[in-house]
Amino acid sequence: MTGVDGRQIKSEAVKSKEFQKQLEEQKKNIDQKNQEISKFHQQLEEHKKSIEEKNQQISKLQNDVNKSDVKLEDLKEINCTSFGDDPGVQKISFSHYSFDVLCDSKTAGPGWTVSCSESMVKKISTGNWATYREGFGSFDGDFFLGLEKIHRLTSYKPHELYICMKFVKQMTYARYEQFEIAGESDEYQLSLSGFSGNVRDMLSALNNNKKFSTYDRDNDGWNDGNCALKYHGGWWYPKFCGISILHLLYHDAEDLMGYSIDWNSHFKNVKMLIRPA
Ligand SMILES: [Ca+2]
Repeated sequence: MTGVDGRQIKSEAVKSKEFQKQLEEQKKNIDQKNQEISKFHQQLEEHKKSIEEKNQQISKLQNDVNKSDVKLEDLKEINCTSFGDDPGVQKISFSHYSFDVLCDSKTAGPGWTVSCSESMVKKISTGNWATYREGFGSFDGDFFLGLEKIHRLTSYKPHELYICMKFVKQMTYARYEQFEIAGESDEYQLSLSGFSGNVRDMLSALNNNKKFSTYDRDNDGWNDGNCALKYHGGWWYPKFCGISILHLLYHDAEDLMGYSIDWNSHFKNVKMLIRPA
């Protein structure tokens, strides 16, 4: 081997070593990059997870907002006190209910809802439980708003009751500071208190806490008969039927001789009004 060949081989060996060293460094770099990429992937996954969580939170907040909207809607209340001196028929709304009522601002001051208006000269038809529950008649004549609607109104917030009775020119009234009708599951039981008026208080003594009765649903305390059948009308009858019976809309004309709108004396017209207390 010549001296030149020896140097060449030595030089190649050095180059090869350097090349190997470079390779190793590059490999090390690649490993490092791979580690960085892996770390980056991990971070990406964490970000994804975080975005997913935020989305879930947004969705939950959106749901809460929607629910709050419903609650705000519930709070919007329109009753007869929302209208002026000559309100007539108006659509009222409260909770999630909305229906037409006849408002009255002339009989006993502003803001009353007429729950019943009747005169003894008219006859509508025989009323069973469902008829009294749903109401009957028309706002331009005799009508009864219906037990269910009166229940919804009076259970939504405290109400007072004003009963106005007319006989020719004589006007009498009975007023109760608190008036509520329970739901159908409690047979529309009557609850009232705080009487004032210029007639004897008939309802507190006899009819308070009594369940409603009709000819097809006997809730009175009379074991041998049905007051609603006997007196031709639904009412909160006590044990011996009592004498304050306003719902006698169903009389045959001949019966009017025997029965009329009765509150210890006989009346020609009766109105029952309710208003938030
Ligand atoms: Ca009975």
